[in-house]
Amino acid sequence: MRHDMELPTSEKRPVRSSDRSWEEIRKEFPILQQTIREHPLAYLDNAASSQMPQDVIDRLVWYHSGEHSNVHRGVHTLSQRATNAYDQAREKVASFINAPSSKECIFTSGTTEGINLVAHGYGRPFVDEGDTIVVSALEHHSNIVPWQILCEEKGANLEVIPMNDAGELILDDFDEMLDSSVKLVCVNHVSNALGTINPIKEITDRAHKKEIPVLVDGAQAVPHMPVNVQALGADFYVFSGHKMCGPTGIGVLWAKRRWLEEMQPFQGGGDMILSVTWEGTTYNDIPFKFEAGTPSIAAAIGLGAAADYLDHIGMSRIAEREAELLTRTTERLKALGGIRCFGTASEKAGVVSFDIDGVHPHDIGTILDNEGVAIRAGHHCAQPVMDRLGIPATARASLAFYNNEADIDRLVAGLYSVKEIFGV
Ligand code: 7TS
Repeated sequence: MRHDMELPTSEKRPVRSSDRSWEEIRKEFPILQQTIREHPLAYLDNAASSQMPQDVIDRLVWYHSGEHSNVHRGVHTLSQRATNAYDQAREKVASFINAPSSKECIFTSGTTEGINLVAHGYGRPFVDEGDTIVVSALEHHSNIVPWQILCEEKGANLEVIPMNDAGELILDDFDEMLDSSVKLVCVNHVSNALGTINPIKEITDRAHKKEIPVLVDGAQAVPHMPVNVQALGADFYVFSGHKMCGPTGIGVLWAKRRWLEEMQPFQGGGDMILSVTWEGTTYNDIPFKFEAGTPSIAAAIGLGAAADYLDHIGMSRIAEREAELLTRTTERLKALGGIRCFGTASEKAGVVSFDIDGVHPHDIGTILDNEGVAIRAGHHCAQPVMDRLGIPATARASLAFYNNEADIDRLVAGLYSVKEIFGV
């Protein structure tokens, strides 16, 4: 491969139609073309991690074979290439979520690090003893534990917006909850355990009336629907690359400039400083103030390519396709009988959480894997959701646009085997 030539990335590929068929799109994912235990792979664990299309893989290979160097510090050609590609990736993710400025997009290692960054950077200066952080009953542990740690350190309180049996947040008492002690509301856009799509605009409107900022965990939303952080009215919005067809080890924290400027750095080190003397340190401007040390350059560039890829297909088209697949999955599971589905919110993304009376969800997962069907079984890092529903775990099939009707048929056939084996 020659590296003194132009990039062979998506920009340079022959123009593909953005309305190419879903079967054509599926073929762009090499990992989906394999067999597992002699069955074609039906990958239905997209909420844990999605798969990468060839475009993103090619972009990573190209970076590693033609551009790799450190960013923001070298005058030589490779460093400039790496820096340009890294900076462009930031522009791409900013435009993907309609951020007003790419400077407000901080590269993190993922959603978890983004939330921890806010818990430190915002929590240290703005949260005091007796203050309150509000979270929702639907949160992933990543949006619970950092707040528990902060509250313990500060002597602050954690309050929880409750949910109903369908997995919808109950907002009846939300205004009363938002008293003057509340310093932040933290809520996911889409629940990973149940698929509920939360009414973020309503939550931000009501919190902003009391001048309370809102952090939105968008890990399960950004890969599945158009996200416009400005229209949602979020103050902080976090997501992960590996759930949106990008690599692991990369994610984004978007926050309003005002907060980023007032927040304290999360980590100290190279790149986040303007000058360092024994008397003290002057921090760099945003976004660099929050990106200490050598970042995950390749992964960030891969994430930029993933944003391009999804954007080219169109997030509205993706959302429509996944809604079709969700309806089909839900109907087929109901028709099978003996399956109890959890999460029946009126607004739902492509997550189907269920159990079968008398069968442990892990056994469901193992039997399905024997048939080449990948799902997740467990508490999905959302133990409070499981506690609320009075169950220890669920089996969960989570969809992506590259799934097809055959994947759903295979899931249903696998569940039929489970029922036969257990005689239920
Ligand atoms: N928030 C939500 C809503 C999530 O679904 C996840 C991961 C995270 C935060 C953490 O993301 P990370 O990239 O920092 O790990 N959810 C899942 C899941 O549902 N199954 O495996 C990981």
